[in-house]
Amino acid sequence: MKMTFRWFGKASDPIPLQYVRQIPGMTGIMGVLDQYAAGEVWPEEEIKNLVDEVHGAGLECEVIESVNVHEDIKLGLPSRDEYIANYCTTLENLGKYGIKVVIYNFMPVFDWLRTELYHQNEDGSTCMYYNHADVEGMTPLEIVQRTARDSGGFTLPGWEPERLGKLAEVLDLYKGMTPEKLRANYKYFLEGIIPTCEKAGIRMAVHPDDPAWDMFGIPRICNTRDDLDAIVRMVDSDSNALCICSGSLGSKPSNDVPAIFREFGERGKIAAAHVRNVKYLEGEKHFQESAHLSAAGSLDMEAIMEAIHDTCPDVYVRPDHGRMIWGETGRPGYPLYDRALGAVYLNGLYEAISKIKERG
Ligand code: DNO
Repeated sequence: MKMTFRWFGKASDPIPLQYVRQIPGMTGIMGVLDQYAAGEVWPEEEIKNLVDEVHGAGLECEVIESVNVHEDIKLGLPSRDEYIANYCTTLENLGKYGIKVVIYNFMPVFDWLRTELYHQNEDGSTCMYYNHADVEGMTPLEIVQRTARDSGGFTLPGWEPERLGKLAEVLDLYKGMTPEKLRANYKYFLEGIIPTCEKAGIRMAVHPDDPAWDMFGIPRICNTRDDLDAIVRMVDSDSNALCICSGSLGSKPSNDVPAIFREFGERGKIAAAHVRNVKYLEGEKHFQESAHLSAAGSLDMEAIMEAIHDTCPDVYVRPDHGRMIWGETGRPGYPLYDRALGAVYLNGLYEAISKIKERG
């Protein structure tokens, strides 16, 4: 297992790389060039600068999260071919600088979605929180505005202003979208990029829908075991792989997260993993992000780490979101302290599992 940390680049991440390196067991980052909008080519020089900088701090840079998929590709518009060609050029450029895994998602319009970014906990910490009842009373524009307002000036991954600027227009284009059409568009995309990935030595790792259900009547097709199975079957290639995110899949209590890790790990389909806990709250579609510890939430983190240990021990893992603790301020979901605690806890579980299994 390679423990990594999501890092947004010097210009936009308040956390210095040196601090990341000081977290025990940290091997590298999951990096991004978020100055480029979906559909744009990432230039070689910028990729080189990022990789050099990370190496200079004594860390690895083998995973990129995310290269976002242009909405026209998800919609299946004629312009998709041009965007797929650009995506391939970005992949070729990334491959030249040692990138091995690219995490992406195929969620229409919205990436992850929460109704509160700073939900107050009893202990004085804050966390990200979701209550579907609140979403039902809001328009998509209202939720975008609220998220932008509450994000404290930080660009949130998947909520880039240029992407959401044309929200009404994009939502309109999704009218009549069905899961079948979306799957067909997804397959077309994979068929367009996977040959390039194979040549460039890159594995694509799709991130599940977060939360794990349709939003605003637009279908989502990556949030159950069967959805993941359908995706890996769309194109049969080692480069067509998954990023299993325990918190995203885990938002739906009927998803057996450890079993999903175990199955797709055994099938050799997990290229990356986001590991965090969620706590189910009263009613349906109502949860908060909790500390990583099993006892703090609803997921069995030991069972998840054991599945990783047994089936995909070489995978890139990151402690996913964290709470804001000890007075830290910064990008919601991406603080230093609580993610560092998460990394150390997950490494601790892994060490214990390895040693107990070795002893037999
Ligand atoms: C949320 C993240 C996601 C993820 C993308 C991958 O915090 O896990 O934004 O990076 O869905 O494209």
